Amino acid sequence: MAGEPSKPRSHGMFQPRASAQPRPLMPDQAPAGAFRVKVLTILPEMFPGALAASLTGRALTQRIWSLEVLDIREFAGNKHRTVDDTPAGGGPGMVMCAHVVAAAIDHAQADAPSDRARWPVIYLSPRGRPLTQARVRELAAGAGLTLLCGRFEGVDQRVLEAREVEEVSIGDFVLTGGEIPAMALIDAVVRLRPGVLGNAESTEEESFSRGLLEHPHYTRPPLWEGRAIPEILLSGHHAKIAEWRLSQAEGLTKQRRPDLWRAHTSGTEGAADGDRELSDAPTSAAKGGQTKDRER
Ligand code: 4FV
Repeated sequence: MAGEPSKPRSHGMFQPRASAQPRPLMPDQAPAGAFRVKVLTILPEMFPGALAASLTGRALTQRIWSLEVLDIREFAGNKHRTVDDTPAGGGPGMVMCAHVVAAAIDHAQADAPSDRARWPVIYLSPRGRPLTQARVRELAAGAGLTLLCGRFEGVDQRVLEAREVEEVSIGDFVLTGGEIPAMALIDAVVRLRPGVLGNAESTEEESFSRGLLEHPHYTRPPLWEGRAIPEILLSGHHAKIAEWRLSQAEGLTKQRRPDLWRAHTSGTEGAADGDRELSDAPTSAAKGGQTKDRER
């Protein structure tokens, strides 16, 4: 059938054979409660990639989250599996076709809850809203998400509107594709899921947890290349240490991120979007996990 995925690609353990029903590349036997991630890409071989390592990798093995990768070419519906075409109005590069991307999104959302607040469809693009820790917390509190990875110049605008796709950017720079931004978003969300990080506290103190950048960190040796650890940190005086760390965090935020400092001081954290996007005030923070082995 046109646009229907023909043959799934497996990660080595599964022998593909013709079947009526299109099958995802990585069958998602996620137990209930697992945070489900679906990725739409023309480069499925890039996944799980770095996400298979360390904390996200262990959480994947422990089925705290699941990853289903769908090859957009499977929805091309033409024997050349072309997914793009020349830009209307001329100009360089190619644009991904609305009908192909729509077929992939519809397939992915077929078994996802229709409530986009619990399972958004996100297109990673430089035109998107800057990703913030507040948005990451909201996403981690949901049931899952579908990520559309662009390639070429981008995606036909009509499918983004027709399928109410949320556009998110990981920064004001241009990459060759949306796959790496998708991995960054997945990493940020999965680490907040219960059971991924070791002791709960670690997400409390970190950057953006209070709308501020993080204070500087030190560890042994007490003297390194003639540079000492600030005395206060060796004082054992926890209140004074917390005070020093807060003043460091405030100073650094003022200096490096006046946008965050403005949001922090005007208490607009969590208020209207405006600046909030650049700050991190939790809207509905999903208090995530812990840090097992010094990795964050
Ligand atoms: C990007 C970003 C990004 C633009 C054209 C993919 C590339 C290509 N995505 N934050 N910055 N995407 O550069 O999210 O299709």
